Amino acid sequence: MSKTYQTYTITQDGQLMLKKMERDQVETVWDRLQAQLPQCGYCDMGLSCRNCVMGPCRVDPFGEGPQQGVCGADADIIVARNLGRMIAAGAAAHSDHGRDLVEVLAEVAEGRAPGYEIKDEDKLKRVAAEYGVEIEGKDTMQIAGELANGMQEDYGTRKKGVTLINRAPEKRREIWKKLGITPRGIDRETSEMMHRTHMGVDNGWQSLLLHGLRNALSDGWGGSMIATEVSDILFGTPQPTQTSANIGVLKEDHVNIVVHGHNPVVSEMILLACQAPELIKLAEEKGARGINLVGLCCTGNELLMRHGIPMAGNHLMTELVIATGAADLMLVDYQCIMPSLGNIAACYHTRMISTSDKARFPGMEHREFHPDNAVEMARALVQEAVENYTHRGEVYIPVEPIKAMGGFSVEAIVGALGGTPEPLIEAIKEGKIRGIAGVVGCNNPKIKHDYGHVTLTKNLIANDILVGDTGCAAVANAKAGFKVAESIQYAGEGLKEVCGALGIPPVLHMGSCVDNVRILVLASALANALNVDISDLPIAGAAPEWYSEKAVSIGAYFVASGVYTVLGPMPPITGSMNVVNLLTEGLNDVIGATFAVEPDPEKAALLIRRHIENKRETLGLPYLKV
Ligand code: SF4
Ligand code: MSK
Repeated sequence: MSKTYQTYTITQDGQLMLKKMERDQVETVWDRLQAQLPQCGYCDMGLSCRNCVMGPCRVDPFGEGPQQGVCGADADIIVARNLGRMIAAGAAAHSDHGRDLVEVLAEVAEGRAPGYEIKDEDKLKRVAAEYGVEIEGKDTMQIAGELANGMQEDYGTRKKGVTLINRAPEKRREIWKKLGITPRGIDRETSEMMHRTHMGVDNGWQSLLLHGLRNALSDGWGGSMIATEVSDILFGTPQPTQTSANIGVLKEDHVNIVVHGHNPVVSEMILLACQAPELIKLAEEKGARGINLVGLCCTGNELLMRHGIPMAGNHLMTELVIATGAADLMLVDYQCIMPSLGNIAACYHTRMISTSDKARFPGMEHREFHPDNAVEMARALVQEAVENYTHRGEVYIPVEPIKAMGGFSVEAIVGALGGTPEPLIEAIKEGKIRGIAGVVGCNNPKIKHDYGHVTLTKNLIANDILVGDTGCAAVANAKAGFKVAESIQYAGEGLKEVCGALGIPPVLHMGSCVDNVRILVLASALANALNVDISDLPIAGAAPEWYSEKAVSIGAYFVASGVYTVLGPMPPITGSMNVVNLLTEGLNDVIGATFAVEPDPEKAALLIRRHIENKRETLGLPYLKV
């Protein structure tokens, strides 16, 4: 029976590839979701616990069965503990990614990472100064070494606060201090969360949630921020660049190499190897016209931001890319890499190779990348991709790519504004731009693929709200055509005027998942310029299709930083109305921002517009009744 792919994805390439995969009899993430239905209602509500082996336990939401686990934990405790552990896992993932970059920075400083270099020396010095590194009279490598040291200290337990929280407005830092949620060490907060949620430790649902915010802040102003800053230092701070997106970026007559995952440490070296003349010559000898490097998910976003490397797709497109038969090699590092990929590749000719010492996958070969072997490893892998070109079977690339612009780091945005955020602030004050929204996060097969991102974004820009996007949301919006200068046609009159004058699209690609911190940095710059807190600004965040624990951490650090954040899928918290009420209402009094949950992106847009107009009114700016 033919499936209704229109209900799975709004994208043309997605629908056509799903049709092909059905013909090929290859299962996808959507099929596996169907096979799981109905999913466990207890888990869905956050009411099951397996934190110890007196359990597993569950609490009956209808009040008829048990109301406590074996240890006596009730619904509030179990829900808060589970949410806390989700935040810890997400914060750990981002922060460990950041740590890997710091280690490369340290090895570059010691001359033990051939192939890597300091690309943005100015940024190195600026960030080093924030860490208190004395710059005068020191050479670049010495500064890099001392900065890496300072950042490694941020991971530990010896500080009272992670360094980069100093970028937050003073009023925000005061709130954190008063609540006792200033993030101390990056690893410390995650470790403490695991401790608190062990049986018999923290059984206050409020104190657990507050520590959840601190744990998330250690990610946003710690691990993720370090990941972004060190990536800029090592690989260059992004500047506006032209690119393209969707499955059509694969080229039938080229060797196609797909990089998937998150860490640019691997993908940057692959990019260099793809440019090696002897490997291009080898590709030509094999009958190809060249080597075509494309990205998936966030490592793709990292390459797109810095080099304009085209983007084949986001999270839910990762299986579908293999079914084109055109991917000669897929290299993965970590995070968001479905364990199904190796099995799917076995149906086609794609070589699948994992590269991180901490991430293995069934059906993939494993070749470990380290800073000291990265150059040779990258060349060897690109050569293998070239050799695999001749093993192709049927190739199906059903669409043409869509043009897009990327590279909007905060530095690039301020650059486009003429070197100061002032024109943006003026446009907001005048009401030409009503406010700014960060549309971020993943895909989730429970939501029609890309529908949430695209519908929400379209609605926001039509109402003069400037959108900065990252991660899989950014790919969805690129494919929808929102990232070319001409896309101002979708914007309201005021936003159209401002973007038209600056030559920028109304939707700014700000990078990968860890690059959500660029939104925090931009918000801080605006708040400092207006001498207000982040929570006073007409800004909001949204994750219309999120799925991952990392997204929970991102949402929590947005809210803890004062950004009202609307989630599409409901987190597993509905088993405790206390937890739901605190996160969606009570936090406003404590931290000046809350979560909202709204799966319908049209309604989510309304919530965001209403919030932005309320903030405008409070700031004494012209506002609309929404
Ligand atoms: Fe059950 Fe308590 Fe153990 Fe959780 S910690 S599994 S609720 S006994
Ligand atoms: S890749 S965390 S699915 S945004 Fe960063 Fe996309 Fe979400 Fe992964």
